[in-house]
Amino acid sequence: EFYCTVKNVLDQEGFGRQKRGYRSIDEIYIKMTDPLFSKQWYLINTGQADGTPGLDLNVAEAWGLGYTGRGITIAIMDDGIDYLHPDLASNYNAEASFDFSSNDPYPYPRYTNDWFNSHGTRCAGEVSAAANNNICGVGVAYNSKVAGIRMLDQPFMTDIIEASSISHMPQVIDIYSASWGPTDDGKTVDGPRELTLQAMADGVNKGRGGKGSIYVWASGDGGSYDDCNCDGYASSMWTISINSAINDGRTALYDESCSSTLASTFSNGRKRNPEAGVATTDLYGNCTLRHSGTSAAAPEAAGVFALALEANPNLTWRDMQHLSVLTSKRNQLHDEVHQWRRNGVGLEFNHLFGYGVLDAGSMVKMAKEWKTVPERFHCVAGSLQDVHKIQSGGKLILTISTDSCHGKDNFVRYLEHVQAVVTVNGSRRGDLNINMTSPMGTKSILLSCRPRDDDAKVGFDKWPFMTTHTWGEDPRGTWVLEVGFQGDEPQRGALKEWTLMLHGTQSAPYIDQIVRNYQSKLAMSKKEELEEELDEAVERSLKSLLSKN
Ligand SMILES: *[C@@H]1O[C@H](CO)[C@@H](O)[C@H](O)[C@H]1NC(C)=O
Ligand SMILES: *[C@@H]1O[C@H](CO)[C@@H](O)[C@H](O)[C@H]1NC(C)=O
Ligand SMILES: *[C@@H]1O[C@H](CO)[C@@H](O)[C@H](O)[C@H]1NC(C)=O
Ligand SMILES: *[C@@H]1O[C@H](CO)[C@@H](O)[C@H](O)[C@H]1NC(C)=O
Ligand SMILES: [Ca+2]
Ligand SMILES: [Ca+2]
Repeated sequence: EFYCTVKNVLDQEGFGRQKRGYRSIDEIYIKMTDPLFSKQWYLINTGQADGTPGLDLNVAEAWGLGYTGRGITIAIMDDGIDYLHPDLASNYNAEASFDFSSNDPYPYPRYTNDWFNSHGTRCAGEVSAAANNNICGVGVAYNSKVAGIRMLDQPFMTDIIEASSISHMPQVIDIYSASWGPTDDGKTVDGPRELTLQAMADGVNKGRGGKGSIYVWASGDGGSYDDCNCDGYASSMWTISINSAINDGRTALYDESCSSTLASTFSNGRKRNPEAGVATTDLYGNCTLRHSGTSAAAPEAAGVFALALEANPNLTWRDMQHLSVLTSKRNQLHDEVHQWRRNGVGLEFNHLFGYGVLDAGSMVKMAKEWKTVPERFHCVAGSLQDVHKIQSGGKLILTISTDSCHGKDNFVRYLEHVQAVVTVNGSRRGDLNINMTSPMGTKSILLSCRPRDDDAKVGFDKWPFMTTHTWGEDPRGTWVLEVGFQGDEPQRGALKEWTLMLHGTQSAPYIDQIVRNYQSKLAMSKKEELEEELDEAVERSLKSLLSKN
């Protein structure tokens, strides 16, 4: 048989993409008739299922202010959506939906008797399940529209399917939620290919009338054996990568840690209590109490961002990241492995949870008053291209001193993302670990050991490790990279490149917010005077100035 095929399709090489999380709660101040509402501890945690009261997305405050996602469309890029589901049908945006797995406009999940394709439907309910209709529970943004983009249910993923999905109707879809990525087997290093990278770049630059598509990404379910900085989707600057906490504030056992994660939401508990899972819609008009994984966490974030966009439709893709950094809360999250630390401008972060758990109430309040952050610049701070040997027992320490392009058009003074593009090989890739310390003294763990990764050939080839932990810092000074092997066997390897890329603004973000704060606090009115004080103010922590808590 011969098919007439267009060249683009012939060029598509098949590769593996796995959806995550497929493993096989009383009303207080908000009145809802939905039977599962009281089980949705992630919305309002009163201590259901042995959880910690108050550890939730604080949606009640946002809803109380009138934000419910009206006018916002969120696309679930997954295995389809049961759009006939009575809790989803009224919020389904059919025009913005598409099925890229079978190339038609109807992203209905393919039937299997084990309900394998229930993932998208469960994610959709977390965002947009209707409220007060006596069915299942309530979405985080229960008046938002949800679009289905079916793209996970074909034998192989292709670059064209991914690219088409994330660039589908970017003027109609505001937020794209993805709970999938390279295999979480603890030995894969993979990311978006050429077309998908281009589609993401176009999305953030041109989507939503130039304000940028919001891409929300699950950080991955590989557990302590994996590192989400080896997942090029989660570690992209253009995605907001979301990890999960369980209902008592601990990490979930499947959580991966990495320096690119921005914030967290909630997923199922470690306990066997069936009500500690995520309650949402399920296939064929059913409901479930058991949605799980960081898969369940990403759509919650998409829902919170929909509330923020309703509060201020002018928010850009970067504003959304700044708002996440500034308003996420440590709350009662605790990570047994990594301490909470403060970066050089006082922002508190954790290697697994990022800047903490999203707080919908704080986010919509800040969104409402928000002024778009200043223009973004990119500076190559330095690049080392000589071969340096690395051996077990010792570590390689390299430095780059930079003025961050000071005096040039692309000077970066206030950091957003930082990337370390690294080429390194080793006799066992999984034993490699890499840390980077900023001039203000913030250490980011760029790569942790991955005990299952025994690659001895490929290593990392110009891999862009990303950190969000130096957000707001002044990048000028000396950056230190430390590379070493951990593990039982002696290893050796070589680092061939470290290029340091700084991304951020020249002028201070939040200046208007800080001015307002000073105006009220100190009854001062001249912006010029305030600008002189600003550096100091930034050091004293933008976060406290911005009335966190
Ligand atoms: C829920 O699923 C079961 C199969 O497990 C099915 O028999 C039942 O009809 C479904 N409920 C609804 C409301 O469709
Ligand atoms: C959004 O931007 C427009 C045009 O710049 C402005 O008139 C409007 O007040 C802004 N809305 C918010 C909520 O900031
Ligand atoms: C790593 O690269 C160096 C320099 O190119 C090479 O000499 C060495 O054999 C490589 N090591 C491994 C384990 O591949
Ligand atoms: C990187 O930091 C981690 C955590 O502090 C530490 O365990 C590890 O030894 C460090 N690795 C290197 C190469 O400095
Ligand atoms: Ca409902
Ligand atoms: Ca992973």
